[in-house]
Amino acid sequence: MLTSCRGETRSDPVATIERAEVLVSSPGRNFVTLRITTSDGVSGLGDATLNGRELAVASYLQDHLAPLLIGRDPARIEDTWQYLYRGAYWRRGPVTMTAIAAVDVALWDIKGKVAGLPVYQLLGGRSRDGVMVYCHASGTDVPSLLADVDAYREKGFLAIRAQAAVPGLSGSYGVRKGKLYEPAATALPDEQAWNTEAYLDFAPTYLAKVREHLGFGVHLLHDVHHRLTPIEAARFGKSVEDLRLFWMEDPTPAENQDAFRLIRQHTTTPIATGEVLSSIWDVQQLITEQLIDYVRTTVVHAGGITHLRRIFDLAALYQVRTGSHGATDLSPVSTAAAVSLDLTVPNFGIQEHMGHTPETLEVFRGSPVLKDGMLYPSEEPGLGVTYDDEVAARYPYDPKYLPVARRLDGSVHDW
Ligand code: KDG
Ligand code: MG
Repeated sequence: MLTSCRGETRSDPVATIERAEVLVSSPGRNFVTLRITTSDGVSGLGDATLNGRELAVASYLQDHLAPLLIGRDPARIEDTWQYLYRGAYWRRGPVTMTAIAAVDVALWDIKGKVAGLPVYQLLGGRSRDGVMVYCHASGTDVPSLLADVDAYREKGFLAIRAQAAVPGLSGSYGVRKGKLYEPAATALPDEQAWNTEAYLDFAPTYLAKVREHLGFGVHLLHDVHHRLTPIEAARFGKSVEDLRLFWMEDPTPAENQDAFRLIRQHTTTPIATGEVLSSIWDVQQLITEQLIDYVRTTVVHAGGITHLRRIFDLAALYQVRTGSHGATDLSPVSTAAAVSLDLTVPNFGIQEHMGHTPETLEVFRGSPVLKDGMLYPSEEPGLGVTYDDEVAARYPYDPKYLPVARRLDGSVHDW
């Protein structure tokens, strides 16, 4: 029996949360996964991966949230969200919001299994048949980039992000070395050189070649990865206007939301931001003042389905569309949760999809299905993804850091 603060009694929930396990493994790359199991034996999964800071979230979950979950009613998703967010006293931040997201997504997974419905049905059902995704084409030079663009085109993608290595700079972000792009590749941060002028001279020229090669029938995207000041971003956006980019992503760091106003005043190139932001407050001004066109907050780093839906709903009021982050460091559990929400919201824009290694897909089975440039959800109850403990045991945690960027004079820049 539960007793409220006014002394009233409420009836016991049918099932309670019995176990909350934090699973850390590295099948192809590091993932932190939360598995919540109820007294009825129903389990749900939540992704808790924060690239390069994985164990901080694992500890937050293990040491601070798991003890609070035991005995709670798994059906009370919103109440649990509020309890964990407001109850912490300390607000926002990627570690907190990723940990809360994992709990939230695991509870939606459980709710779907209990109801016998896929999570997207619980969110209101389909607004569209499938979810358009964009893939990542890259190259160490323009010919290899164009060849990569062709390969993705042949696979049926409707939207392609293009990145080429800036001549003379080591390790440009966004350029793949192996089969999948993986920036967190070293045991200590790799330090990479950055030169804004070289980038600003080069990027518009190769994007023009990609557009000429592709024509206008395929969406073309580009990630600036927080590298420019607002006035540099304005210049960049203006210089590529004729190429009709779907978006320029993260043109400048977004801690100062007001900074986007200056970019907006100068260019009609659409702007996307939000992959490193973790709450509705971090994007509030960007949305309500229409300083961006696409909000890229994700289910895993922005408080789960419950909070991301709140962000998307706010965005819908201002004609800002969604474009969630979906790099390899978001596990297949996040892909499934993202697709559930993308499928239902009225203001969906696009979903990033880099895919996962075969090792990752050996551990996480049942991801959404990719066909002709669109993702389709599983029709299994819940999110439809399972975690294989035995296979995961073959892939222990492998500490890896994201790189750090330095300007040519040696000072640290935004990576
Ligand atoms: O963990 C960081 C990566 O997810 C990020 O660098 C990839 O910018 C990225 C993107 O747009 O996918
Ligand atoms: Mg990005």
